[in-house]
Amino acid sequence: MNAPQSAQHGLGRDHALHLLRQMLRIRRFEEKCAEQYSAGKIRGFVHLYIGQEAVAVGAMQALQPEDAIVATYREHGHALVRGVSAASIMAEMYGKVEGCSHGRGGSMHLFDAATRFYGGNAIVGGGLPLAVGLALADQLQGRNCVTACFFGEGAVAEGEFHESMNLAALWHLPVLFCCENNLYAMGTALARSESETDLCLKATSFEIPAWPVDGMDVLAVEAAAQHAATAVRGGGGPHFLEFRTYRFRAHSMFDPELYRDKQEVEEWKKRDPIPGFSASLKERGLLTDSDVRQVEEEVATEVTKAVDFAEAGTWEPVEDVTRYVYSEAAR
Ligand SMILES: Cc1ncc(C[n+]2csc(CCOP(=O)(O)OP(=O)(O)O)c2C)c(N)n1
Ligand SMILES: [Mg+2]
Repeated sequence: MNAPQSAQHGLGRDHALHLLRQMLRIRRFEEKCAEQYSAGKIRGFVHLYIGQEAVAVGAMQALQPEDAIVATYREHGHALVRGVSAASIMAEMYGKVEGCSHGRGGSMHLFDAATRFYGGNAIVGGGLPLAVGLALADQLQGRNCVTACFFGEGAVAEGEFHESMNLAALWHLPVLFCCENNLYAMGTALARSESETDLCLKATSFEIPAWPVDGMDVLAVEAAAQHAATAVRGGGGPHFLEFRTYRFRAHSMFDPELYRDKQEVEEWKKRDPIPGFSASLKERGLLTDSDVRQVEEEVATEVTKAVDFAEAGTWEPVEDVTRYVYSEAAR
């Protein structure tokens, strides 16, 4: 199947600003997370999404409030764009009760039932069967919803990937598989773990329509996601998008990055989805420098408030440590 063309010509100022704002929210939020991590305020594992923002932002434009989302441990951006507040995400990163998972999950386990954001999953490939189950539930209960499942290319090495693709196709389930191919699974390049590196071919082998998309171009991502989500929503069964992207930072906060050249990282940074998009909008007369400054200021305020909220948050009392672990005794 051919990749749908991006709808550049019909792009209005408000929507352009919205896309830019969402990408900047993720970028600035995560830069602050890195800072707070170094300051010892955030602990445990933290995986930054910096460089990949165009994928979550573009793809999420195709989803409706009733749709479901499943993501990985690199999910701060997906949660933010979906509408989970920056404050409740930051509080979760701190481990405070006011966090979206009540401080029990941390960075890798953001969760928000109200927006149908079903995590945050630390297990590579673990979100895929969950997404298939959510879509099956929607289908059986007659709800016309899409489940968007975001996962890294490392997940295709897992049995769960193949089982999930098979069942989704066999049962014609409304799943939009969003594979974020950033070329590495921790330190393992795709070609070192896969005999077949064409990920779309893997999807089409299950009879699932699939195409590759430039994941550094938010408009291309949005156009592809709209096209695929419309097909899924219209009863077309599962669809698969391979977003070709790159993470600019280390895998997690503990990674010395010995597996890739600095030169390669620098080359990809030339395609940074944020300054490139912002420059093209200015060139086309859709935005001015002062618009961009204003968005930056609004985003900075939101991030500062999120940190203040997390700082002011409370720790769960130690007496509650077994809560949600064992069933409560009948009183
Ligand atoms: C089942 C399982 N195996 C191994 C790991 C260790 N692990 C954590 S992240 C990761 C790499 C996953 O890479 P990818 O799916 O490409 O996602 P990315 O980190 O690039 O976003 C691995 C192997 C894990 N969390 N779960
Ligand atoms: Mg990867």
